[in-house]
Amino acid sequence: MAGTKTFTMIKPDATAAGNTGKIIDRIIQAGFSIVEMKWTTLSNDQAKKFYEVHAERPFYGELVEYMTSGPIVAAVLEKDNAVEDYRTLIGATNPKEAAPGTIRAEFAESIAANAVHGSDSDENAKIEGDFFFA
Ligand code: 3AN
Repeated sequence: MAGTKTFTMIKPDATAAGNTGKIIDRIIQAGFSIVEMKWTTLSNDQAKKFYEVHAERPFYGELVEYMTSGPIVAAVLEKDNAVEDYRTLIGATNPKEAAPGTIRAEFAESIAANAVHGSDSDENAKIEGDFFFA
């Protein structure tokens, strides 16, 4: 059975552009409830650890630098089928490929600065939520 929780971050491009409130509104309108939420700025060590699975990817350095460049909002969200439904709500990683009406289609600047993070599995939702809220 699919889990009921997912984890999200509103990323530095979106907080800097003043889109935090609009994105939170979209999340609530889509039927998610907010279980935990925190406005914070990632340290270099935190960003490296959070994105450890991407350590070998060519964009890892750029990703860590970007994710520490300004404040983020971390949150645990609740809804039936949370992980899949949230991935649908945010759209594809590359905003050029994100379906119309998705959060990334509307707010993302680029594949790196793509406005929001959403967990890709129930297992990672738990790991990522605990990273910020354990
Ligand atoms: P998603 O966030 O959609 O699950 P992942 O897990 O493939 O995507 O990538 C994690 C993050 O790494 C993305 N949100 C994006 O910020 C960054 N990223 C992914 N692919 C690239 C790329 N080709 N160039 C730069 N940054 C990337």
